Amino acid sequence: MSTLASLEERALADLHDCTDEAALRVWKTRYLNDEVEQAVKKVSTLPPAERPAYGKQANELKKKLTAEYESAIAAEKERALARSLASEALDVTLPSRPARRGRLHVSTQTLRSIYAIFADMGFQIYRSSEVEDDETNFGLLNMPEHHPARDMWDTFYTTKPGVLLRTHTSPGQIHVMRELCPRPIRVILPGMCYRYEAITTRSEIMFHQVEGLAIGERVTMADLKGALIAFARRMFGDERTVRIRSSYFPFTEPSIEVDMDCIVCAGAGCSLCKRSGWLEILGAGMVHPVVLRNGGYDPARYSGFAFGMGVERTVMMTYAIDDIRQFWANDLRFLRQFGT
Ligand code: FA5
Repeated sequence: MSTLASLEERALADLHDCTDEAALRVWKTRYLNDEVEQAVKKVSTLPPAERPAYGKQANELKKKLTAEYESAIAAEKERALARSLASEALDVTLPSRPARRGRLHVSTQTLRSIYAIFADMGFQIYRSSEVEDDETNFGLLNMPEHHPARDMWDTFYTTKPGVLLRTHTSPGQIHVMRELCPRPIRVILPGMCYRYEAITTRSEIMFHQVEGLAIGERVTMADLKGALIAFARRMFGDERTVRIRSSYFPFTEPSIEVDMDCIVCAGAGCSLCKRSGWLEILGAGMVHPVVLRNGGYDPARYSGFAFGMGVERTVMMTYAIDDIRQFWANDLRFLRQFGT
């Protein structure tokens, strides 16, 4: 018993002398974890008659010293906080470093303008996958295997047979028709396309297209023309005129290519339009009967138009950008020029 009393006296005196947290932790290891533990264990070595009284006192000592330690460490933490507040006072008037704000990529901004214009004409957005199968990218669009028109699209094939990266947004036509048939359709299908092409100032291996598709019982070429002229005027200015040339796509018949008078020279001829006075904006046409049938629509009853435009080329025309490689080069000097 007297050992316990002297242990208590020593422990409390030492605790009192601790001046910081490190010293308190050393105290804890020495007394609570070691000496007090030993003292508690000693009960088993005593004669049975002495055990209850000794055990009770040892446990009380342990409890008391633990409580003393906890209050000493809490008090020390309070003191440390007060010291740091006094010595490291925050200067809240110091100006912060300016946060660097990101912005939307110019292609995304343009895509959003295109969505808004077609939304006003009643077109909904339909998303379809960038990884396609050969059948939907080509076969169902009226290009069976070995059809020479497939050469118009240089293709990234994957190691899985029949799986490729879509070369255009047109396979989305099949998905949307099969999903909505026999209802009328008025959608745009935006997204990234991939082509295994040499990269030049006008051609990239990845670029956005926006496809348009309208299907109904009396959809005509006049509807296509009206939609495209309305689009060109909202996108590029009220005074724009549009020229239609005949063309060829396996999935449209007749097929056309659409030019717009040059936004820089208004037709007079300049370097942007290569002195022709016209800029090509998209390919289009009336949906081929085979494609309508592959989508589930009876070509004797339904007709439709489709178009596909390249977004980056549209941006290039809008801002007279002369090199498409700027779009994915991550050069902030280029990207910062667009939008706020
Ligand atoms: C097509 O891809 C057709 N699917 C378009 C279409 C849709 C026609 C519906 C009829 C009906 P084309 O290969 O011409 O067509 O590409 C369309 C547009 O994508 C081009 O006018 C151009 O703006 C853009 N484009 C094509 N290849 C590239 C490229 N390598 N880099 C950047 N833009 C490209």
